[in-house]
Amino acid sequence: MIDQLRKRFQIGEAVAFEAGRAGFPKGILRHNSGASAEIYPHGAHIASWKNAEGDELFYLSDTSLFEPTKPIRGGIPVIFPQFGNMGPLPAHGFARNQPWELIDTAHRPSGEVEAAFRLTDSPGSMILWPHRFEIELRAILAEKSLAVQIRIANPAKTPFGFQIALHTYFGVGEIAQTAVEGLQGIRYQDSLQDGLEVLEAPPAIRFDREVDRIYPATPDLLRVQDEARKRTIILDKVNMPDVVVWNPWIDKSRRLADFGDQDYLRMVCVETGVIATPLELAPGGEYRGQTVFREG
Ligand code: TA6
Repeated sequence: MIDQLRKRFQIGEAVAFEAGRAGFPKGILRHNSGASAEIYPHGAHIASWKNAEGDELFYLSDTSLFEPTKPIRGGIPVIFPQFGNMGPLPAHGFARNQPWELIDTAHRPSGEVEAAFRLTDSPGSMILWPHRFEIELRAILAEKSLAVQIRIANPAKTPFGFQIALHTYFGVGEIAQTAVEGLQGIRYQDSLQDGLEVLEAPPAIRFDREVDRIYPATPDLLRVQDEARKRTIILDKVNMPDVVVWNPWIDKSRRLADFGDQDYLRMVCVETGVIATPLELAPGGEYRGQTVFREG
């Protein structure tokens, strides 16, 4: 598999392939600034994003499973066609557990390094979700940013409703010195109180307990303030109106087999997509959205 990937898609040192965790094939994107990203065709899962100084900006669990039908814990799980348990499918749908096809790699004259993956319906997916579909993810690595673009198409003659989310796990120095900015004044659904609607009053979200909230119709610019490491990550999104903020805290961390008991101290999820209300895609229709992650 890795030889095939190299033959068709390697681009010098900019786009390389090697065996990752548990021998899973992974693509490595290297920008000439020193920035890098790692993407597994399994789930089109971006598992690492490092800046030019080699600092890891995402969280990835040391105990993540790397098994054919399981999601990777950390980085950016691609959530499609269902978010959480907001429908009849297994939690968070099936796209993150499937092998996606690498369809393109590029090293642009301006320096960006790209990889694009595609997932389409299969006999297995049709059993779970009786719709033909096509979803593509394109990762674009630049010196100080990582753009993740999503395209979803409906090739069938009937519409389907879907949710899509980039369930991004950010690494932080210390959760008690972490803040999420940009959501003040939004009425969120508290998933820990059966979706009770609550007004987000403070200027920033801070963490001293489990947080699991859906913020609908949010501003496109958000910030994760990692005060312990004096780092700011900016999220700049297009056509991804909703945001989920999640930290499992102590009890849930203990219940997650692929997540360290103390890992809640060094991560926060800020997830972007179409989540609060599924979007209907007409026959022949197309959805496009993106989130650009950049260091502030
Ligand atoms: O991010 C929100 C959430 O739905 C949480 O409720 C929690 O379940 C998390 O996703 C992780 O879900 P997973 O299925 O990956 O364990």
